[in-house]
Amino acid sequence: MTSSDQNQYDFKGIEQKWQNYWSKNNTFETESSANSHKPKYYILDMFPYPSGNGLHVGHVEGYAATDIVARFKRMNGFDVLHPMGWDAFGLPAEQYAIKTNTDPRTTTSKNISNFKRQINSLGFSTDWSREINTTDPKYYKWTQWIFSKLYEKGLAYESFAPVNWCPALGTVLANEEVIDGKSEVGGHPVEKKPIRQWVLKITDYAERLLQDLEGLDWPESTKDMQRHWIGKSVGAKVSFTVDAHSDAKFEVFTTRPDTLFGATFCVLAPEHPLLETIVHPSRQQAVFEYIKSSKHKNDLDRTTAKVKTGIDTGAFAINPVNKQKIPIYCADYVLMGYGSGAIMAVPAHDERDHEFAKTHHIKIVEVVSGGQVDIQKEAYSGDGKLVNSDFLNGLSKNEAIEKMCKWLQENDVGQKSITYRLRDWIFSRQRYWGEPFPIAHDKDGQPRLIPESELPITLPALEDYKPTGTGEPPLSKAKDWLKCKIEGQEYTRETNIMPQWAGSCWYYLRYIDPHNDLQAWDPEKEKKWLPVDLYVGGVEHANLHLLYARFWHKVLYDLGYTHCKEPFIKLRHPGLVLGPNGEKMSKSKGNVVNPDDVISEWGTDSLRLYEMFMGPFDQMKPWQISGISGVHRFLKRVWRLVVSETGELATTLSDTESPELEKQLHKTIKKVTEDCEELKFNTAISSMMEFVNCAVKEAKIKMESAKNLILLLAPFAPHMCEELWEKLGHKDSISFQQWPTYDPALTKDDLVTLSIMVNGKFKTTIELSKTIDQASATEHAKKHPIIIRALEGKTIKKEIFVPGKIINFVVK
Ligand code: ANZ
Repeated sequence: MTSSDQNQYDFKGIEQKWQNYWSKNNTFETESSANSHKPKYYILDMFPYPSGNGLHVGHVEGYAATDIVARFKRMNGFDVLHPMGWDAFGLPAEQYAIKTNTDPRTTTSKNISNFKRQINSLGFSTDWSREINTTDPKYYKWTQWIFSKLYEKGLAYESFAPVNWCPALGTVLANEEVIDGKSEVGGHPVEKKPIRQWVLKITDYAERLLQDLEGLDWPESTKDMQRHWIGKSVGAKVSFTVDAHSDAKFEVFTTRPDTLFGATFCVLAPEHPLLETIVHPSRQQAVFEYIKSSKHKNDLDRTTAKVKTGIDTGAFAINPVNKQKIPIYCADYVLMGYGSGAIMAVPAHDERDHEFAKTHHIKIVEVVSGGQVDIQKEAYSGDGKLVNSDFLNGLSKNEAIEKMCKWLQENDVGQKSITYRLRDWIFSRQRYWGEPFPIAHDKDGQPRLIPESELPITLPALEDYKPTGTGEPPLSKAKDWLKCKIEGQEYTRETNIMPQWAGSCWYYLRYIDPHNDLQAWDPEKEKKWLPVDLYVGGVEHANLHLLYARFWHKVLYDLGYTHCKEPFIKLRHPGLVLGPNGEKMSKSKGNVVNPDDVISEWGTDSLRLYEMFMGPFDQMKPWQISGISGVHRFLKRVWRLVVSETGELATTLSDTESPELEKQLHKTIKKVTEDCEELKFNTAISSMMEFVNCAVKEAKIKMESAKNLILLLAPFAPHMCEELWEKLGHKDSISFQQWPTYDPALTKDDLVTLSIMVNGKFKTTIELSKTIDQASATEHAKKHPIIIRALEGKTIKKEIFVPGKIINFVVK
């Protein structure tokens, strides 16, 4: 290398040098940096599934963001925990292993090495001393231990009910893993099949999982997804007797007890156990045939079918409020798994019941007036005054609901009731690559826990670990492993394995004490580090990992193993990085961008900066490689501000600078500081760019200001900033230097008064910065209440901006 090369921005050499330095000095080991008097900040990424494809630029988006925050927080005096690990059990690894005829352990460890190499090449400030791997027996020992705790608490049980069976994957899936009747992984058809399963009683926690969302700093849309998935419905249970069967009764769940006088028939789901007893002998054959035909349909098809099928059972129910005899139908738009699997049907006010009543010529009786519709032609579900309803007449919907619930209670035929859409979590899989259960069965098939002292139950190596296709798990082939003795008795081990979600339900707890062989984590450490202060990862986990982990956490809280009710206080999702063609990146479309290629051409600092500059962190954005040259040029300009062509400190560095540049610096410090807190990295970067433009133009910058710029940029482009910091004569790493502060007085803009007009007509004035650009000025103007009103219902055709004077919206 020639000396002039050394004076250039040689990103390859610089990045290698500092990655070696950080690794050699364990710079980011939490303990070594920790002075316990510092406040803590726990920053967590959703740990990756180490696939064979390696990291792609989508991963980098989230990881770069957390790394910036981690570095920012360290410089702000926090004791930062920023670990990384591998969510390595699961279907893809197993499928790949089967395809290539290799042990999943081998492929997994190869993939992990590749991921780790890539992550390190990105200069992330990870504390590798805390690396964890869910497939390591030392880790899953504690996953099994937590399962034992769930079992002891009565939250894990065996079920023989029909479950989502996916023949192509050879395993059962949880409800959350079935999307529109297909498997979430691979999109294969899923059917109902009764297979013995382990199920976790997440429904016991439904109300708390719902309530505690309130205090979380999560995107509202994600909270809504969980709320919807938990699906709380407030209503009533009403008991109906069956005419001519004095002891036969069934319960319905309704959200509209006010409409009971309009219930003109009842419907039982085809799986309802009472059907067999009550069906009229003349209708038996037809009803059984109907039941058989509905077995082939999944819940989605049943509830979304345009034509609601069903059949008259020939039996009648007695409506408890008016003693009327109403027909009982069997129809598959009623699901067995919701409410009580039976409904009272009110065709006047429920669309599904209306459709059904029309097809089957059943009476339609209006009980809520107020809809501007012909009730015989369509249902009305809105509010109104009760009619045809005896003691409810004249009341509003809500008053009538209250009064009816009271009446039901007093007459002992029903009560207020709450139903949740959330189902218990099917927790076993008939595959190989997962955690064995700490469970064994005795000769009679009764399950029991394997004592804690025998954990971990390690996954045995198997020659043939392909799914058997019958639902019998592959571990049933591990003959020697199957047999075990507990307290002198013979037992057979459980052959199902846990789902991929098990390991990720608690990994954030293991990071705080990853090498502890005596307990899952030390309670003192838990008190220090939990909850996670910032959690970053994909929105696709809203109803899966993020719900499951909250559930386990609450159980652990109830058992006294954690001191906080929620694991993740603040959650953010990175926006999807699309391919250059604006489509989702996928191997089949050939539009996946590999960070390795970008790093070798432009350097890691440029890649990090570019990904954060592409657009708002949480929004979808396409990858446009042309944009990277811009940020690369910016880095070179910063380099030249400090290092001259000949390698000395640049002559731009001086004792003085213009008051304008000083003001600009203070504004930049303020902006970058606030933006880092809020993950608004794109605007933080543009404010630094603006500052550098000014500094270059002025050709003089105070040494102190240059130092501050490098400190601000360090979390974003850490390698180059370490190098420049060293060039400025500092011996220590920049990673723990004090974050710059600003003088608020110097951040104030000179203001001017702008007139806002709509179609040339004066509306109001606002005060804005003298130097504000058009986009920001019009954005401010549009938020003014007078302008909001003036623009309502209009389309803006043109925006005219005369700096310091006028904004005019031309509208139609
Ligand atoms: C009578 C009624 C009248 C209803 C009316 C609605 C409107 P959500 O809000 O989703 O909880 N239902 C109850 N159990 C069902 C099942 N197993 N399968 C299909 N439908 C079922 O829906 C609750 C409403 O869905 C209940 O209130 C019931 O119909 C129906 F004007 O009862 B309703």
